[in-house]
Amino acid sequence: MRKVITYGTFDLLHYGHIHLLRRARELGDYLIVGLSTDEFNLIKNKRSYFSFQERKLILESIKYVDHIIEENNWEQKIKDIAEYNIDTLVMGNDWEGQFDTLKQICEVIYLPRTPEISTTQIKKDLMTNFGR
Ligand code: C2G
Repeated sequence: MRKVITYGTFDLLHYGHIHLLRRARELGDYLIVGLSTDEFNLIKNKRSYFSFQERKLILESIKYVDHIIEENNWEQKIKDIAEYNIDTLVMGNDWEGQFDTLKQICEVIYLPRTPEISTTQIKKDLMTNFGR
């Protein structure tokens, strides 16, 4: 069984995230998502609209996702890859090169982002079109 892992905040889940999760799952037989906790989001300087539990509930309903673990820090990937016997780490190519050191222990693949959408863009559009 080929096991794939990816990490992220996955806030305001949109089709860019879904494209990423689908392609990641298609690279193996089992996809684990390391979901950034609210506390780790603060370290990433990201404020998510939905809490960790809400983001987890949404991700659990996605057919491409087989298991979700907490992402609490930058350093846990090595341990996760060993603990879950991961074959491939997948990230969007906004992370191109950032995790190349992990190529020593697993395949690392950066997939093209879905260019026109982002959670930040959604928030901006909502403010523009619906903000008071
Ligand atoms: N993504 C994408 N296309 C978009 C938006 C996001 O392919 N239009 C991908 C990102 O490249 C990332 C994943 O979806 O691989 C999750 O995106 P974020 O929630 O923004 O993840 P990020 O905050 O970059 O967290 O340790 C890694 C970090 O936790 C990654």
